[in-house]
Amino acid sequence: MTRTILIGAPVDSGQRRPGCLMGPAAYRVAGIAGAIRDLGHGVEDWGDVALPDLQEAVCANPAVDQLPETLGWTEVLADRVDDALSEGAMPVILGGDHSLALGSVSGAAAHARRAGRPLFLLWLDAHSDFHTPMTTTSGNLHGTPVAYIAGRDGFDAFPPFPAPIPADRICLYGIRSVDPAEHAALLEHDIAINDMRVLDEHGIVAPLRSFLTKVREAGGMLHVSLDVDFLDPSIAPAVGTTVPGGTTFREAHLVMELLHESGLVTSLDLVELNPFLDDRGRTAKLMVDLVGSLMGRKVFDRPTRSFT
Ligand code: NNH
Ligand code: MN
Ligand code: MN
Ligand code: MN
Repeated sequence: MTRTILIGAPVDSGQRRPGCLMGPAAYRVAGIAGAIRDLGHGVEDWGDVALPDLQEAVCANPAVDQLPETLGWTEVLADRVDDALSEGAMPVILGGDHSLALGSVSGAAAHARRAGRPLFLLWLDAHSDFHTPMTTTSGNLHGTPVAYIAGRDGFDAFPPFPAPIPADRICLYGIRSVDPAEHAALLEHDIAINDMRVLDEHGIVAPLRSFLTKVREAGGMLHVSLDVDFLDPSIAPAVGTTVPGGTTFREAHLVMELLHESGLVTSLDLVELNPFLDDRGRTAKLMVDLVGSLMGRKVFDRPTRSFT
């Protein structure tokens, strides 16, 4: 049994299409607490975090949008995620756009540093989110968290990331949209880039297993950041940045089932759900079902062999 803590993060400042702020409410309506509880886990809902008073902030790149808001969310979410981990619980962050990971992963990293454990990051996304505030052309800060987490320069307006995660502990999974500046920067880093081309060729299982083996051997903590657009838009329409060629229903569940079997996940983000774009709640319900698989729901409960 895992003690989970739901943290609502109605973050909408990382991109310009309003709606992600309704995400936490949609997950609750879709029954996320009951889905986790029915699997025998503890669930506490800490409610939604509130945006603190905004501080003035400037960025040399004039394209950057809603920087003070994003800085506010970063600070409050880092604190809340660190608190949840310090209680020995698994925080589940109900987003909110992906800029919330600037804060959630900061909190996980601060906790991991105090605990003396290495933190690993699994980024399930159509996008690499490897821009810095200096390289983004859209100005949408939801495209930047992986760069912040990896310790790239260009985040002067932000608090220094606590213990940046070395590239070889970061795994991008499912990507199929990378901007030129991100592409150039990724070539300079040793990040595992499992784009859809790799997953088509090797299947969804092998690259994930080899990453999970690394996490296990290092005694690591594992933060999983699940962007709705990891899924194919035909099954998950409620996202502002759909990209064709995403993971299928079964592939996504299999990823979650392997994560459960590994027993390694210590914190989870659910991001980019825009309920305003949903079709009778189907994307919200699918995301809740995926969390169910991550928390141990099985079609048939056979004795599981160890994942290695
Ligand atoms: N790379 C693009 C940008 O920075 C798109 C990022 N959009 C996402 N990321 N949804 O997951 O604007
Ligand atoms: Mn605190
Ligand atoms: Mn993303
Ligand atoms: Mn994305």
